[in-house]
Amino acid sequence: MKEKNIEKTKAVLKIQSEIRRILGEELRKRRFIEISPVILSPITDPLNHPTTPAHINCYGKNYNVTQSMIFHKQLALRTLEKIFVFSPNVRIEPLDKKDTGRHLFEFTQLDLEVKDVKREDVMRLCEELLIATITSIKRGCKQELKMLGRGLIVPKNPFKQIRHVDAYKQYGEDFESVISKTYNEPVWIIDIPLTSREFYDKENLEKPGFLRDMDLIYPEGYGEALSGGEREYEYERIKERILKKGQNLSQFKEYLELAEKGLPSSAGFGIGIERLTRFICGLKRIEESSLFPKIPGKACI
Ligand code: ASN
Repeated sequence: MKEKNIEKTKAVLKIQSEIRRILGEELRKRRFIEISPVILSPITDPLNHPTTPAHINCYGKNYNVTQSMIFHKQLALRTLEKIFVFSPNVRIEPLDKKDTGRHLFEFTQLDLEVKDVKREDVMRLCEELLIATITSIKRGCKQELKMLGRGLIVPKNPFKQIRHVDAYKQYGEDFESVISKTYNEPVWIIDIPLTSREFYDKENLEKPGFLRDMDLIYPEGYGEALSGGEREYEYERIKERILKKGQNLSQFKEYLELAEKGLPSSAGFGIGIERLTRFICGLKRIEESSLFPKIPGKACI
């Protein structure tokens, strides 16, 4: 690596390390408990877009490599009230994602979940976390931001909210990237239609067909930051939603057995650490945010 590139990578990694520290500290201040990541499990997030499943045989049983810890987050709340985890996810994305500059097939998300709260509570929490992170990075990483040529604006809360249907109507099918390029502060997309999301996001019973969930879009063209929402937690409704999605109950057997015994109501989200690093550092491509990036379609170490 050339000297200049090494210096740039050092600055990015110092900022990423600070991002992880600040987020962890902010959550601990709010009495969140950090849990360990789950890498292998018979159950994992089916996601709403096609990925090639990654699984391995352990002692004659099939284990999936975690695509997201959503189910374990819900299950963890049977023991704890507020949890977070820096969770490595493996998602073998289709090859057409190789040039987006936003996809890695191994990445880490800060995944959190809170018992008995509403979507709006975790949205407010997310805004506070981002504001605290950006404020603290601006203060503590002046040298690094200068070396990266990044001028950062601390966003003001509450962030703007746009309903999914309105975003679609106003900005068309590609609304996410249009909104991201148009606004200079993060924007929430709320009330995503049921058919566009996984079965575990809770349906709004007052507006059937729409979910009590959200996505956050970064400004300046950096695209999607996170997704989350309230969760389906009632056994019968979970089963109904799996079937509505055309999926098999047997695929989620171990989760359903525990859900039948009772899950708490909850809301949460997961924010990608590499994407957050890319945004804060003003990087062109996501792979610049990692020492060992896993780029779809490329041989990586
Ligand atoms: N972590 C996300 C959530 O909490 C789910 C995902 O990554 N697909 O909703």
